Amino acid sequence: MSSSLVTRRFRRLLLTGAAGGLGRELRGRLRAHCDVLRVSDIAPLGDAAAGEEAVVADLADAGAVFALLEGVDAVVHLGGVSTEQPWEAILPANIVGTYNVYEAARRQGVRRIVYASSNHVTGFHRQDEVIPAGAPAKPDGLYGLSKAFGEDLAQLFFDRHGVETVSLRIGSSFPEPANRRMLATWLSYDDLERLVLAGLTAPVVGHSIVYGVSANPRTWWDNGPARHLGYVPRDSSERFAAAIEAREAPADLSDPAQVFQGGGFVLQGPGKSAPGRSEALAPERAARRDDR
Ligand code: NAI
Ligand code: 15L
Repeated sequence: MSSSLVTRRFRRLLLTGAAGGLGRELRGRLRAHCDVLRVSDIAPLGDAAAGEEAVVADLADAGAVFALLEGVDAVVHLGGVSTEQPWEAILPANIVGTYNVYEAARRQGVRRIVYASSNHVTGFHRQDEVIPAGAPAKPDGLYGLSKAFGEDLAQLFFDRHGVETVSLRIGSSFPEPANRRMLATWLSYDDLERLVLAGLTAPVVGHSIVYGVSANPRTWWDNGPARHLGYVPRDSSERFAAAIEAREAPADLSDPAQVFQGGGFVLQGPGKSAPGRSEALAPERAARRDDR
């Protein structure tokens, strides 16, 4: 996406998780929108380019995170564990780390955060449902649960302290969709950039939740309730569909990973206790389980 015509709106932006897959993608793209891009990660960041400040920091270190947010106008918070992992890994990075970012934002007077949440907050919704932006959490593991915590934290810090957040329930953001599931969940890098910029610049967001997804005709997510953000995706997974369908078998509805939106994540996590195969087949039984 060409950003040459976009006016610089920020003096200093902070990008956490800048050494990760999406961080590396956004690092170059966000520079055009600010005088200074502060990039941070626990992993090496390489040399700071012109217009950059590079700070290696552990999100679990409250003092380091407080310093990281000094002089910052807005934060794009991508840093943390990005897959299903043991609790011992998720707790410091995603729970303590995200709390540290919000508490530092409050104390440093930062007014806007774009938070990389995940579709795994709602991974136990079924693939035969279309759910709205902001649909109730049904996390598919500890990772999804940690992202649900981040969304609730964002809500609390808006209600109590006025720190605005756009929580992006990102689908699958990769160069191209890799499988049938990603025909529904894919978010192109250009649309990711559009979405992050919408989250940073929409005039009033409070705490808004939006799915990070391209204009895929097969999507399971309705971003209508988040249209105030002004995010209009321009890419679609459909041009990859024929190739994927030619190499992949049709959906096996006895496989929970092909019934629930979280895909393979529903088979991971604590005790690896997955929904029974027959339960995956029977929506009414799943619904009864929701009632409990
Ligand atoms: P990634 O795993 O490539 O990047 C995450 C970065 O966070 C890594 O560079 C890692 O070193 C850093 N990090 C981890 N623990 C940290 C700590 N304690 N302190 C400081 N930095 C730490 O993940 P990716 O794909 O770039 O995703 C970025 C964000 O977007 C993540 O929060 C992920 O959960 C979220 N997301 C990504 C999706 C995707 O399709 N790529 C889908 C849904 C959500
Ligand atoms: C995520 O939350 C992960 O960070 C990413 O690596 C993908 O697995 C993505 O979800 C997905 O659901 O495809």
